[in-house]
Order: sequence, then structure tokens, then C-alpha cells
Amino acid sequence: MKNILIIGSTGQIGSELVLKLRKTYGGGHVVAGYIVGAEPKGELLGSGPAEIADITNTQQLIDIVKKYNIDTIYNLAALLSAVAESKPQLAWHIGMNGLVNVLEIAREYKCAVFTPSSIGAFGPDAPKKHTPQDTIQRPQTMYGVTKVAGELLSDYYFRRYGVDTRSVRYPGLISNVTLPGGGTTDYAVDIFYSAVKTKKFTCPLPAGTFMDMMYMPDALDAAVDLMEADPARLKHRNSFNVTTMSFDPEILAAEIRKHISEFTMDYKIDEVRKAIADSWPDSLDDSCARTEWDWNPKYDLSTMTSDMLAILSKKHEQGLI
Ligand code: AKB
Repeated sequence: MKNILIIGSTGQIGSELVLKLRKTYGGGHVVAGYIVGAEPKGELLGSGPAEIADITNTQQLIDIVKKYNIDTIYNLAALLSAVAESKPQLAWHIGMNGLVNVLEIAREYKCAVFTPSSIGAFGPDAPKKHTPQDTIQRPQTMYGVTKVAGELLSDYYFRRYGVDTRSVRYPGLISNVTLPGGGTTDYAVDIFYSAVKTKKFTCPLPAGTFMDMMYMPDALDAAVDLMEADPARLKHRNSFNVTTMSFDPEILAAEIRKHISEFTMDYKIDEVRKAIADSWPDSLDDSCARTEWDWNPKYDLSTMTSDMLAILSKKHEQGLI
């Protein structure tokens, strides 16, 4: 049985990943690591242990690894792309100094490590469409710089020290549980909340801005399935392209209109987010993930949209959003 520590457990991915892993491995085997000010609540708090786990505090992490005999770390601590552009030094500190802490502890205590990368690990020089697994990576954002450096460092720890490091390059993640906060792809979540609550949305990115996206259940499967994959089949490790759909704001709005015919959208462009989005791929080629660990996502634009609107409408009726 695995003993797992999730660093950043109350964030967009963590808040759902903790519960999924607890269902699989048992509540007591999955520690929800959090920082002061982002404490776990509700089911997250009640279903298993929780500990303060600041990724920049080496001793704190070592104490948790020893106390719970941790053998697997999901390192989800990061600033998303738009926030990282406003606080680049902090983004480096958390993304890189934090990762070095995790990798060193993993080396010492023999833990496997999952660290998400992102479509942000590519820059304007990479092929825009069907961006290959292995291609030029020259991002121009601090977020992207930390993601590429993190990929390289994680591969280094695998080759040099045998640390079992694995990673996927997430696209924009769409979920109905926890809001993302500070990403370039956030509009693709916000639009659903606005559609349900007010039937209108002001979009911060222009029509024609294509980016990869993924519904959260597929994103959670990607993390868990990769960590469970047979290492003998992995030719890559850090990091795998994964995707399920690519759309621009107009395509998403049209899909929402199939359910809410009165839905309208106008535009007020956020230039920081636009510049970041313009430097990212339109769509990724995820064939290596499909070949090396049977990546096989379940949701497309149509099924994701139906599910998002059904769940958020119910929450809205209940006064929860
Ligand atoms: C962001 O927009 O910053 C993230 C990402 C694609 O990495 N959602």
C-alpha cells in the first residue's frame, strides 16, 4: 500500500486528487499537505490526515515523510501563469527551490515524485499545432521557465539518482469544485459559472485564441495512471504531452448555447493573459502518452460542457454558487 503526501492539497487539482487517492488507497494513507491560510475544509479535512507542508520548508517536509512513512509525493505547489508574471521571483522560489527540496527528500527517503508541467512549457518557437512531445521549448514566461527547468531537473534526478520522477504537461483544467485562480486558461472555467449565474460572460481572451483544455476527471486519471504505469514502458518521464480538446472562446460559447440559448458573450481583453496565450500551443500531440502508458481520456468538449452545466446549475439552485 502506498503512503502519499500531496503538497498543495487545497488547490484546484489537489482538492479533488486527495479524495480520489483516498478512495483508492484508504484515507489514512494520503496526507493532505497545505499552507497556512489555505487550510483544508469539509471532506478534505475529515477523510484523512492533514499537515502543514510548505514546499519551501525542508524540515517540515522531512518530518511528514518520516511520520507517515511517505513513498510517493504529488508536488502540486505552484503559482499559475498570470500570477507568476506578476510575482516572478516568488514563482521561481516556489517552483524551483521548492522542487529541489522535494527531489532531495525523494532521493534521501526513496519516494516517487509527480510534478505537473504545463502547455506553458512551450514558447512561441514551438510548432503551434499538434505540438510534438519532443520539440523546441523556449518559453518567455516565468511560469514556463520554471516548468521547463523543472522537467529537466526531474529527469536529471531520475538519471543521476534513480528517483522515480514522472510528469504530464497539463493544458487548461476545467472543474466544478475548486476555481483555478491566476491562470491564462481560467476563462474556460469562469465562463461556465457566469453562464449558469447570469447567462452572460465577458471574455478576457480574443476570439481565435486556441488552447488545449481538459476536464478534471481526465486530469486526475492522467496523474494517477502515469504514477501507476509500468516503468519499463516509459521512454519519456518529464514530461508527457496530454490533451483532450482544443477550442477558442467562440467555440466554447457556441457549445454552451446548445444548453442555454440566451447565453451571450462580449470581450474585454486582458493583455497580459493574451500575450501568454499567444505564446502557447494551439493543440498538443499526446501520442507518446497514449503509447507509453495507455493515456485514454473520457471527456470531449460536448460531454464536458453537459456535465459542467448540469453540476453547476444544481449548485446554483442550491445557493452554493
Ligand atoms: C495556466 O493557465 O496557468 C494553467 C496552465 C495551462 O498551466 N492553467
